[in-house]
Amino acid sequence: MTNDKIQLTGEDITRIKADGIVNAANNSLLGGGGVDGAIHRGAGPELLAACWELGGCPTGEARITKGYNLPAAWVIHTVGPVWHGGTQGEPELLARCYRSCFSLAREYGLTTIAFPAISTGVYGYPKEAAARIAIREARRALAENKTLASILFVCFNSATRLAYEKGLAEP
Ligand code: AR6
Repeated sequence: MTNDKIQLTGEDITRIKADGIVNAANNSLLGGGGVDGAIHRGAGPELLAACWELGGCPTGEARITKGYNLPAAWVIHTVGPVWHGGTQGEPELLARCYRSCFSLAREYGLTTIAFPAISTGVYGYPKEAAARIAIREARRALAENKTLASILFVCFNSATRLAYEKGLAEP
């Protein structure tokens, strides 16, 4: 499977000029720390107001808002699983996050989308296992949706970058 349309970057996701960026949010969708905090700061208060309207989001699902003050036109908010050792359906829930995001990307006609490493920060999901799921779902989405021109994975630290490089080297 080709990796041509999958790229890695170390850039802050709030500075990326993709059609859409993905937020690793929590069930309330009302902001938090990590990438969620950075996205809310970058987008400004209109994002929080839009998120209030959404009324939360179950784990594994996704919701979309505008990007407001961000360079990205859209923000797709998804809620990854908290890692409990892998026995509570975490891999399936994480895969569902990526599929939910790609489904919204398709619905809204996004051609470029940037993802943080969902669940691998505060939520504790092991980085290599998470990267493998992200890459598998990205390859699947690229095969199914020809409108999708590029998928950017944001590797905010070196351990994350190594995990994605390893995953991309696998078939
Ligand atoms: N740009 C790109 N990636 C980033 C940025 C950034 N500006 N900041 C952090 N990361 P986390 P989670 C990376 O903890 O594990 C929030 O409080 C970070 O290095 O943001 O899904 C939510 O409200 C890591 O690789 O998300 C939830 O309560 C990745 O983003 C909870 O955290 C995800 O780390 C969600 O936890």
